[in-house]
Amino acid sequence: MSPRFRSRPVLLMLTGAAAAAVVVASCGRSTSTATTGAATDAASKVYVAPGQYDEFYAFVSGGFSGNLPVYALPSGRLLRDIPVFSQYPEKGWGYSEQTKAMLNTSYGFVPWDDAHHPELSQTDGVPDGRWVFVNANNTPRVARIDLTNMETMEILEVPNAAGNHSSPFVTMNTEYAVAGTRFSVPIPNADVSISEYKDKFSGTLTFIKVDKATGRMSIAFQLLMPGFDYDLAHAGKGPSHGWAFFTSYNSEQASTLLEKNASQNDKDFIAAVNWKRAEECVAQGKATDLPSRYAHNVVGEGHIARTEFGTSVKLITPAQCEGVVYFLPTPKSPHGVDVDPSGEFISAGGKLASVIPVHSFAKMTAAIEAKTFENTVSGVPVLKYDAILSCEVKEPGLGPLHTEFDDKGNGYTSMFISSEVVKWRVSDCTVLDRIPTYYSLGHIMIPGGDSRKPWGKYLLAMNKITKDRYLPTGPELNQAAQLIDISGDKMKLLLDFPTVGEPHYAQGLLASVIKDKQVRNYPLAENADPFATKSEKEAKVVRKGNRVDIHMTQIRSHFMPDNIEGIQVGDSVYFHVTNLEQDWDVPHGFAVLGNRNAELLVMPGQTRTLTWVPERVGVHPFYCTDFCSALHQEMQGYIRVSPKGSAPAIAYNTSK
Ligand code: K7E
Ligand code: CUA
Repeated sequence: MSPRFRSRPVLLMLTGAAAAAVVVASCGRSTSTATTGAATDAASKVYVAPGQYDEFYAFVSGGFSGNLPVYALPSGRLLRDIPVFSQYPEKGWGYSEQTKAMLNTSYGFVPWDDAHHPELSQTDGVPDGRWVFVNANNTPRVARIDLTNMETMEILEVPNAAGNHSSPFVTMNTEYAVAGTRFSVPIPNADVSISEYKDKFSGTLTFIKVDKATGRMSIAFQLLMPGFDYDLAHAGKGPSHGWAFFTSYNSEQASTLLEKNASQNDKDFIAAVNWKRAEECVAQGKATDLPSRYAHNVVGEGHIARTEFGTSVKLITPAQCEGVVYFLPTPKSPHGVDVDPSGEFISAGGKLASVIPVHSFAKMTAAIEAKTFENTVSGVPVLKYDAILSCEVKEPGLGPLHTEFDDKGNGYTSMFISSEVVKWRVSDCTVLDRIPTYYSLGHIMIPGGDSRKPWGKYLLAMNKITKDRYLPTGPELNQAAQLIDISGDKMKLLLDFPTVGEPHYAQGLLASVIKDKQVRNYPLAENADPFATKSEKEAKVVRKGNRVDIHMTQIRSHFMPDNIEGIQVGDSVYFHVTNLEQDWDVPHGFAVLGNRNAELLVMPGQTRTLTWVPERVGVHPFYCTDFCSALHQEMQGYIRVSPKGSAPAIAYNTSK
């Protein structure tokens, strides 16, 4: 353990001092003129007047919420929470018949996950506003969200992986989204003793092809790697386009008490993968087909999600494909790896390291050319640290994790242990400024800060510990984000706000890139759901055996039909609810008494289906859950449930 990491008292001191500052600032009594001035200045910088729009969208991962909240910056207002990997009853996500398939995996229906890294699609290294991808960490998956409707359109499972953490970072033109496995496991997974970790466990780095026109994902190939933990990634750009960089820790290949056993080596590695070389090897038939079952869920015709299962992947190994991967020695159990806007500099955050190393891509390629190798590890050449280093940021603080970049040649690194953001010059690693955060921040985000053209201006620090920052809420305090002004030489704290779930990474996008492309409704005429009911006249109830299909419409402020009889206990009742509205911002909801499912929230022009198996005799009201008009409370109906075998004939009211 390095002496730096041990110096916890520093943390405590910082935290204590920071806490004192907070008390002073928040009770507002001992304000000097200077403090008041600064606060007013900060307030004016984040104040977005009612009715005015913010400058940026921020897609902030929900962490263990499994979803993707969208905030606006600089105000910090929460715009929306996009359901992704977790069932979301408010929107019927993962409950309605049309969306259930999105949560299918080879393990079955998985209603939750841990989402860490949103990543915007890029064209020529610049966020293009088409899609945002996000990873599922636990049951390995990558989701694609469409930025015109902010809905999850696709979820692809990543087979031969366990803990999809270094994901889903995209290449410069979104040729690929990458997905490295955090946990090494036997590949293919099998009944193997954990004591055989060193011999039998491997990692995989997956390259997911993204279709240029549709965004549709498919697994191009997987690279088999030594059994380390592959933690974070970022793709090259500009000169380093064609490469992707993955940090790894546990080069010790420990399988127990990693806290100690994986902290032995002075340096671990960044794996630099030449994916263009990998493409050549695959084209030359050097890959093997590894039988692999994985789910691929896509929203298609009729806004309905369907699952297909993949059956194999192309697997390449470093031995079969010389030149596909090199190791860059990097101190010490590195976490984040980040590529600066020029594409020349690659920095890494060693959780236990006393410096932030900045590697040079030009030096790296020269070292590969000259074979300046330290040795090889599991067949992968290890480049000499000194040969590839551009510079080291000295005494940056404690526990460097993640770096983002501005548009002026500076890097900003989050220091988890010392709870601060440190600003440094990329060209020579000089520390320029530092600012405390509250507390223990993980990722930071600058809009465009991992692209070729950062918008700069703001930095969002995402904090793990919130204690004493807000009114207390029992043992659990939400995580928080802090907005920092980076437009001047000195960073300035502007605002902080609690977040939904645990924010890990985030992506910021200039609002004007997508603001005017937002879908306002779905054209009813184009509704391709087989159970769509496009006018009240078509509304009907149809029994087939013990299945009952209710073709129902909604428009302000009634359902058609709204009185239904002839249902019996144990029937499978499908409410196919079509919202006939064609106006913006007029969803209707649907819920029925005693249903052991969720509500539906139906967008204008859309059809959603709720399944209900009535278990009790009686009259069951249903109603619209979304306050849609002055007569929203009148938007209700009844469904009569009779005993099994004794129901009257199906009957319902019609629009006549
Ligand atoms: Cu650092 Cu999962 Cu990217 Cu959290 S990770 S902080
Ligand atoms: Cu429809 Cu409330």
